[in-house]
Amino acid sequence: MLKFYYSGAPNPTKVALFLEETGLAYEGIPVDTRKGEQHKPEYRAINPNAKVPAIVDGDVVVFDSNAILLYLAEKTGQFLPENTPKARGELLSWLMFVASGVGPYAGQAVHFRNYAPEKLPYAINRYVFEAQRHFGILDARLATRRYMLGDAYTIVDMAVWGWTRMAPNVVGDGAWEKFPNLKRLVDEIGARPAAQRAGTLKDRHTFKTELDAEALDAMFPHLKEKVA
Ligand SMILES: N[C@@H](CCC(=O)N[C@@H](CS)C(=O)NCC(=O)O)C(=O)O
Repeated sequence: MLKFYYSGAPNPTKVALFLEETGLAYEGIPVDTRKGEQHKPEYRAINPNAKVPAIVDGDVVVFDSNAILLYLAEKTGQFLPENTPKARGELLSWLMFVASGVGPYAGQAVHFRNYAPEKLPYAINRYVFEAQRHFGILDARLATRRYMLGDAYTIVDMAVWGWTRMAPNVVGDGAWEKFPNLKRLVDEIGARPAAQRAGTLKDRHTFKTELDAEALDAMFPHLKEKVA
């Protein structure tokens, strides 16, 4: 059975959404990143980047959430646009845009707003600005179509949902007034039974919640190593 390495964070949750939407059988394996389980040699052998999510499907190993979405969509033939070069071009562009822009900028905005030991106005402004700019691009796209690729709900919408459902935590209060079309999509996906099941997957396991020294060491190793 497909093994799904997860936590309750945004990137694993988009993969959980796909698994729940399709009903693919899977074994959820919790990786408690606040306990440092992402750094265990047996997990690094699956994902050398030491992050969640990852999947093991027989002899196939896939890490990075959008790569997993694409792999599973191609494996099942579900939640893909029509198979034309034009539609595939759009699919790849938006998937990579979410993977390389929306996710990283949202993550850094949350880090500098909530977790950095110093409140650095320059860093907060830079990352919140960029997260907002990316959200604005999604919002403009969704002003003229129901889903990211048109009339059909695809893995791009699932990828978008992963981080943008936390928009107020990323860019602050008032996020939803700024991005009404994005809110429409996030609300629509969030109301799907599969999204609700994906959101409660984390409750099947007691993940550590304390941000103590062990958690800081595991998640923010740069605190102990000055490289610049
Ligand atoms: N590009 C990766 C990013 C994965 C990632 O940053 N995962 C976070 C949770 S959303 C994580 O594992 N954090 C724990 C850590 O950084 O140690 C993806 O899309 O899967």
